[in-house]
Amino acid sequence: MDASPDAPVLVSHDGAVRTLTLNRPKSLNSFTGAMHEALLAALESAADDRSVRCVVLTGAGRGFCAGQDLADPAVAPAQAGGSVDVGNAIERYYKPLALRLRSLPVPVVAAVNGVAAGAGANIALGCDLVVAARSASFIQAFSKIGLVPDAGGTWLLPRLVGRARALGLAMLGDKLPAEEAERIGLIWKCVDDAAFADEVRATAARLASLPTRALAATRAAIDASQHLDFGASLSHEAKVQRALGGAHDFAEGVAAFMAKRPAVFSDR
Ligand code: T3D
Repeated sequence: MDASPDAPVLVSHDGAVRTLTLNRPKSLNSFTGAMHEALLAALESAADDRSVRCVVLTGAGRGFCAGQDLADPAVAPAQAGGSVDVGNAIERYYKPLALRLRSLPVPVVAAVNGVAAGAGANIALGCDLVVAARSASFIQAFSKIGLVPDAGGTWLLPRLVGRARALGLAMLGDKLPAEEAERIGLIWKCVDDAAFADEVRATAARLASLPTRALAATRAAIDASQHLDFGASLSHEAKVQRALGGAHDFAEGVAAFMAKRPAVFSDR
């Protein structure tokens, strides 16, 4: 992994929290193939490292991520003589990334420090908790360039905010301030810029102290419920509880409750 300060993704550690910083600030951290490859490798490394109990995804400079790098010759129609296979970029890069974020064995916090546009917005929205600075914003920029929301946008938006708002955001492509994103339930929390770093740190540390395996199973069960009826969801919950009930963290959580002491969770 490229550990230089110019690497497309910077990796840092704070206890059990691993922070991945998109690092192309001059173009608001827009995605290139190299950035995709570095990010996926960093996620795999976090997944394989059992000391990691939470991942934070954020951006360097004033933006979080402006989506696809539109100047990239591989995807810019003008540079490719008028036509490019945009679907190829989705299959090759955005789909594996969105799926990996959704299947990571640890919780993922999107720390949205500035504008999140296009696929950059939807990659953030696919994370488990989205914490945004008050000066940040979310833009479904796709309609302005003749595309549909991708990186999971068509799936995520109606589930997060309902069809009416999903269509309004996607068709008009307006800038949605972080405060409004919180108000309509698109994100978990909007915090003042001055409090943003501390809030992200505290949220990530708290997630890292919780029973990691149960958190990952919670995400998976909530996602599975999207295509199950109520009875099937109850059965799925029973199956997951059966597995978690035999794990160390359940015994520890109950023992800690009974002894009126803080629990120390260690499963992953
Ligand atoms: O392969 C495929 O194409 C399929 C995948 C598609 C996925 C997608 O994400 S499609 C959507 C792509 N993203 C966009 O359309 C957003 C484009 N950017 C913007 O609309 C604006 O930059 C923002 C609203 C995000 C921010 O505006 P503002 O005024 O704060 O900043 P700016 O001046 O526009 O941008 C600052 C610099 O970043 C500027 O470069 P310069 O002039 O200083 O040299 C700008 O060109 C550059 N930049 C911003 N976004 C991108 C970008 N460069 C390349 N690609 C970008 N997406």
